Amino acid sequence: MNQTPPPVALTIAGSDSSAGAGIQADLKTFAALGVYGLNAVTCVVAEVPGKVSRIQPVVADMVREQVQVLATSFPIGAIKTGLLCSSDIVATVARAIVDLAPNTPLVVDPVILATTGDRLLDADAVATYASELFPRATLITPNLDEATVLLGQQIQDRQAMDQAARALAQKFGTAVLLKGGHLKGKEAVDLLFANNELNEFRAPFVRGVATHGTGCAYSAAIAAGLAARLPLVAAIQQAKDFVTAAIAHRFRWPSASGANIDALNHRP
Ligand code: PXL
Repeated sequence: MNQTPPPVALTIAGSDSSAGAGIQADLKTFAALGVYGLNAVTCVVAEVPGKVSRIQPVVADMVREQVQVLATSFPIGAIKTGLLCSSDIVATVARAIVDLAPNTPLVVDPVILATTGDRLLDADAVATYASELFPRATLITPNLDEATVLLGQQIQDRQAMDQAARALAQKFGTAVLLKGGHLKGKEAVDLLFANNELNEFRAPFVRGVATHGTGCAYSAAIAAGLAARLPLVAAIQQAKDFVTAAIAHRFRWPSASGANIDALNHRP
């Protein structure tokens, strides 16, 4: 009691039973960065690292109700969205945010594919993202695969990344953090295009890592920084450092199938 309350951030995302991605990754990230985390669950995913078994969406009206009770009770300093599952839920979340938290910084992680390559989002939901949610975002954080779907063109190298980051910002009217980790060079390079300026964030690329949920932790960490009132570039730098450490200090269990199970360490 009598402590200064911490900043508050809300994640609107799916539940990962193995807790490496989704809501669970987000809440662990918020806690590690000193932010009090709230959540609105959009879908329940039965999965373990390397295998998505089943996805069950939550009724859209129930997603709205979670956001509504939270937004009318807590001083939410930033929101992030993760897996939204269906077009209906994307539209509902966009409307809830516009109605209930119109000025709150919003980080949209456009989760389309799982690390395993499993499609996590309906095809028509991508159009709803573009028309309803991106225009309201402070920042969107696609990886190269998601950017390829959003732009309709391949992004093969660093020069193409520059052009893609600009093109995405222009097409969707928002700041873009294009995550280049999947280019698999010596470094994981991410590009921010915001306010007509390009900024680069670099970290050594770690090979042979089988973690999932890195993107979830990254966007949650950015939201945590924004909730603590860091400027955008500082929030992204803090988030990049956090995710790099979470990968470097990952946990590993041998599994019965012979494949190792890796998990991010959210308290590196
Ligand atoms: O990493 C993408 C992702 C996001 N959200 C949830 C997930 C996954 C990947 O499996 O389960 C809930």
